[in-house]
Amino acid sequence: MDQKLARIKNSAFHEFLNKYVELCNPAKVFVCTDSPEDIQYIRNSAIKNKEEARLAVEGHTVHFDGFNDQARDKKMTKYLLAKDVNLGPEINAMDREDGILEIHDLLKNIMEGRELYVKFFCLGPVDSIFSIYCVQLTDSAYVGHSGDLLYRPGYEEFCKLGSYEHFFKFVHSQGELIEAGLGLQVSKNIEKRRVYIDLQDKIIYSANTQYGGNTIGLKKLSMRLAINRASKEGWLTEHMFVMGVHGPGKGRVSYFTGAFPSMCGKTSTAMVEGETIVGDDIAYLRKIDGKIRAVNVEKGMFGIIEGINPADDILQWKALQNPGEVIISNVLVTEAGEAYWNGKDGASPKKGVNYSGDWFQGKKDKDGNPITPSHKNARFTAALKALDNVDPKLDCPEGVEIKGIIYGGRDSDTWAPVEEAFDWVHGIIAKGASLESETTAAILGKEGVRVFNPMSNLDFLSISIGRYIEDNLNFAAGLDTPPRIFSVNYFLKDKDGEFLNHKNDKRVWLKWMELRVHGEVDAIKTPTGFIPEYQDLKKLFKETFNKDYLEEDYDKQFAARVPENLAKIDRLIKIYKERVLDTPQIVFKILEEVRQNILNV
Ligand code: SPV
Ligand code: MN
Repeated sequence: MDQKLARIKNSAFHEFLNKYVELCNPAKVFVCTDSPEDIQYIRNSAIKNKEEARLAVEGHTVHFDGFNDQARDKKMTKYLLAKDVNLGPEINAMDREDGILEIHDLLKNIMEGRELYVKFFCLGPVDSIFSIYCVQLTDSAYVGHSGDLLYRPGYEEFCKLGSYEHFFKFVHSQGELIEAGLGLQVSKNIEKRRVYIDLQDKIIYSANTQYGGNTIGLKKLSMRLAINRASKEGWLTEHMFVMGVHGPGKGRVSYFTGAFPSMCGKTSTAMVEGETIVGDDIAYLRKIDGKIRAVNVEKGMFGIIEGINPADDILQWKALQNPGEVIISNVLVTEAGEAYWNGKDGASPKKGVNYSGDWFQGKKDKDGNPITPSHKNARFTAALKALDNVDPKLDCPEGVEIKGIIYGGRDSDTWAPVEEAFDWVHGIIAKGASLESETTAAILGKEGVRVFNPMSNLDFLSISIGRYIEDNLNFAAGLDTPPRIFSVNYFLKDKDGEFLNHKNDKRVWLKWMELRVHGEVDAIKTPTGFIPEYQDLKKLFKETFNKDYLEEDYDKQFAARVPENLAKIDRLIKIYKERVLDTPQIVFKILEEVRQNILNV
């Protein structure tokens, strides 16, 4: 260990490591150099520590998170802020000194008798203008193992960095453990679960939790630090996929980013058949030589597994059948050691083991609610290279040039399936900053409750909403031609509650947007933006699916939804007046203009 550490000549790193080794008091410390042996040691430790168990397919393992620890904990995720900093009422925060005292108290001796893993990673491709180096301390080999699948290795980079002090730091402990199904160990003290973000020292603390979104440092934890840094340095950290949309003719690939709230089709768009994927969750965007360029912060996916089946998701399905390194979390494991998830092909097993222990059909929790075989937020972790359609530019240090930006939400009655904004400012305000998404009946007891989620990034904002919108507006300054901005909506319903579009129609919307960014199709100007002409979509449906797209379907899907759009503007103005302290005036101006456009028709 000493030799591995001696190669790193960075006093800030050594101070950080020593401080938290002393506080957390592990029995052993393992420094991972990213050598094949060290990576293998982490994989083996995940099995040995009973954080993962082998499945029937070679290289696949299952991991369980404890009951009620299977999603991000928004309530207990807080920014630790100095007394004079206020990010507004929508952003969860507490006093910095109180927070640090509390979390240090929780972390004291928390790793007693356990091993601490020291892992180095890089956000974005290594050795590029986008790179941010990170160090993760964790007592979970599962967290370390997930990091290896999801991020670029960073040990050798740390050895070269010298006194670089801008790295991000993560301290994580699962806390005390109890046994779940298959003898796997899960966090016990969920009521003491905390995710605290210290923007000043660039440290995120995470305790008494295992779920990846709360623990894997470089995922949603680092995103919060990166948003703050990006704002100071004039670039953007976004909750966006990056994908290549393939145009007509040979070899034309136009790159798009897309922001959607969780469970609204972001991953399925990024991985769609016929196109290529750079990333499915987090992107950094920078202006370089008058163009916007973007990278995927990650190199792997932590995707929702529910509903993946060979008919609709052939590429992900293949990655989940083939031998290879995949961690599958919170699914049912059958007697044959196979993973079963809700919506998988074939009949549901009658029994098995899941995060609730031994499971049988009809099992209920203590409140009488049915326990489904897999959790709704069950996920799989794998390298993007496991997908046949990974884009060759995934690791390009200069990223890819972005031609279009897409914003989408779950909206049953307002936005058209696809629409282009009039220009950058209109797009940022009337598309990005106007994103809302509907909850399902299960959550609030009432379907269709819209939740405001600007750029789908609200959960991760470490700056005020007003400043974030300003940053987005200003980002177009100095560009040769700003990317076009689009909205999409895959969830429009008719009066009987039936979806107006098929799941795969998005493939056509992507092709249409690709033609628009090259000025190769006309569009119809409506009060809210530009929509496609029927003839163009008809042609694209034929080319993409060999399907006849009916004019009556077009008329229903692209109908003017006047009262709904007016009501949306009212809602947004109210939110931006009441719930955001620093809304830029231009937000109200643009929303009022759209209102007038609608009323003037
Ligand atoms: C999301 O919820 O947006 C995810 C999964 O991408 S998590 O890592 O939990 O954030
Ligand atoms: Mn996400």
